[in-house]
Amino acid sequence: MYKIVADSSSNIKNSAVVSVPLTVGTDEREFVDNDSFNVHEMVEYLSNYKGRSGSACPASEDWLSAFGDAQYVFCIAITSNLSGSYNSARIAKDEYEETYPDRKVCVIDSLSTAGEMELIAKKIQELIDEGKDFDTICAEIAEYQKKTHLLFCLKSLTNLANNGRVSAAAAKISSILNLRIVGKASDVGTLEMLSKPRGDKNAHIEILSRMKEFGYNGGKVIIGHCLALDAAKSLSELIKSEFANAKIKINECGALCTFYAENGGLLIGYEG
Ligand code: X90
Repeated sequence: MYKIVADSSSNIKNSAVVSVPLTVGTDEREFVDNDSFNVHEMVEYLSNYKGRSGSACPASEDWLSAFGDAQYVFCIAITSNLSGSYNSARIAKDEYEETYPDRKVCVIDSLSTAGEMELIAKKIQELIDEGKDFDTICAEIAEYQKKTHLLFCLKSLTNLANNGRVSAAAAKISSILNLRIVGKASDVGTLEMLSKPRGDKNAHIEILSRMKEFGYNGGKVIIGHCLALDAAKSLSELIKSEFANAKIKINECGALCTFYAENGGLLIGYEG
């Protein structure tokens, strides 16, 4: 009766959530962000490719086919300020509800991506398990979103800048040796830069301190990493050194997040 769908920027690998792929590609090759995606192959290919590379969001048909024949659909999209995914999902919703007047779709603009989307998906599942009805869940999710956040820690902003998602000036800073760009998903779902710590250790200290500043107090954390499992693990240890009972999950990023967060990138979704 209920179905949860999310676009692949969520990095969710859980059979209870249907993932709708974005794609990453060049003029010559396309990587679909699905189960058969191989991160090493894409990173290797892109590092040797000299031309332009970019991404594309799901079409409304892709969302529609993910809805299947569910009566109630919860649909989670990457921030509408950086991608057309949310807009495609809205079109799919209108078509679905028009074709099947007894069915309903709740489209959620995550104003974020990665782990923050997964937190939303987990919350929806909890509310479904508690037996809440569709409209109540939609309303409670809107409330829940007020207390979920996303921090990012990136070594390079090149692909973001080349695709118009951050300024060239911001990207330039990231080319300075060993600097990390720590920032957050802003209230309107854009990248907001916070600071430029040097090296992983300082970056992790900065991340934990920002998490606390934005209300973190031992709740759920989902760390997405782009070929940076060790960094994700040290950050997780640091968080646990202050919040022993923190519920921390580490995820490998899929194609979309790996393309934009790039090698060494961390995306930290957490509850405030
Ligand atoms: O529609 C498309 O082609 C997708 C475009 C997505 C562009 C941005 C993806 C960002 C991925 C980078 C750092 C965290 C961003 C914070 C979000 C507000 C991850």
